[in-house]
Amino acid sequence: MDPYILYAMPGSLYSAKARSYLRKHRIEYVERAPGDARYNDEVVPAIGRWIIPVLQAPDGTIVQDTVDIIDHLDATVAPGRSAYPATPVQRAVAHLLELFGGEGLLRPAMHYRWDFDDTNVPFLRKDFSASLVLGGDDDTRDGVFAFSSDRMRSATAAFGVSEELVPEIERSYAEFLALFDAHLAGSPYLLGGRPTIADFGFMGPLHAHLARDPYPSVQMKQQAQRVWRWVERMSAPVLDASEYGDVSEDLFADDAVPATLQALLAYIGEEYLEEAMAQVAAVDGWLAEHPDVTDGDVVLGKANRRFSGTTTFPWRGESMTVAVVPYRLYLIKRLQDSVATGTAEDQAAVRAVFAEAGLDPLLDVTPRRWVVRGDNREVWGPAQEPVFPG
Ligand SMILES: N[C@@H](CCC(=O)N[C@@H](CS)C(=O)NCC(=O)O)C(=O)O
Repeated sequence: MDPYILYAMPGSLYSAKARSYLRKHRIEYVERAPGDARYNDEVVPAIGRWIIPVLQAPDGTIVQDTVDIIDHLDATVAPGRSAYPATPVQRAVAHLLELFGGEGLLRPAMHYRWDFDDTNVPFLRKDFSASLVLGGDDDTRDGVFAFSSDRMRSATAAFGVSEELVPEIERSYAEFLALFDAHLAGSPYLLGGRPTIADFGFMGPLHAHLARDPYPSVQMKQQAQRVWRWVERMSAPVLDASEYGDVSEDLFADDAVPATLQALLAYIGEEYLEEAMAQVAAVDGWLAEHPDVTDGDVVLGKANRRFSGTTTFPWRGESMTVAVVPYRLYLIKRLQDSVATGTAEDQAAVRAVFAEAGLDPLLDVTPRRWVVRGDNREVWGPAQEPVFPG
């Protein structure tokens, strides 16, 4: 069988999520840079935009979006190795952590990449341009870096990074590192002995930016050695957990959420709930102003439009303004859909864990249309009655 092909970049956030899945599952794959001519010739026309990562399966199927890439691959692995926990509470927690990892940790990731130029830029200039232009002279590469880094740098503000909020963003990230490090004292992965979508979601920002860029990598090593080791482990094609002794690859027994993980959930409740709810409300508001939208329409009219305006919400005693990212509704819907497959008893168990962390509104919030996916794009789901708890 031909190997899978992953179009990706070493320094790209979401690439790390998909790559880690391939490595942990020992799936044979070849990585290609987006600067490879085949990316523009074959992939961009198929998916309608420039975005990475993209998986090309041996049968030629092209899959974009890390959620869909993991689902595509997960269908091929033994159930015991699935990235989705089989039990209701851990499965719901995994969805929540996937959301927080991929979307909530973007803020520190962007800050620590783009606000420390003296330390980071000499590395980033070479690292980015090497994947964007294969071959080429230094001037061409520097020009490509200048263009792509300007785009990314301006996105920093879209994720809430501003001069006034930087001290609090740094305190918040330090708290996160301490909590995750404390949790890793007891197990090699977030939910026990093997990685799940929770770990893959965390891997994007923690690998590509926070463990790999020069400035934050030192900080992570100094402040949270176990988190740094977890990043290393998430890149290994073996368990790579010798410091835990003979650990089994099972998830925590009895669908348990240990106290150190509950503490991390409480942090996410404080750090991220308001933001997530504000995002859903803002997308709902956008839909209210665009009643002409119909089922299956590409969100915001074009696949490469990512933001639908801005929203402001209370954050750690301050007020924060960020871009609205409709994609996040896709992840929240998946959490709710997953919970809905359980029995009444299962759902009550999930609700108890979420409520303890103040996260239960995420189980109920319903915009007038969800974001779903079709043909490798975000599209609008069917119209429904909106619900905004509280
Ligand atoms: N939801 C997507 C996000 C992918 C994404 O944002 N990729 C970034 C690189 S890490 C990108 O290609 N950005 C290009 C752009 O926004 O134009 C996924 O999970 O795959």
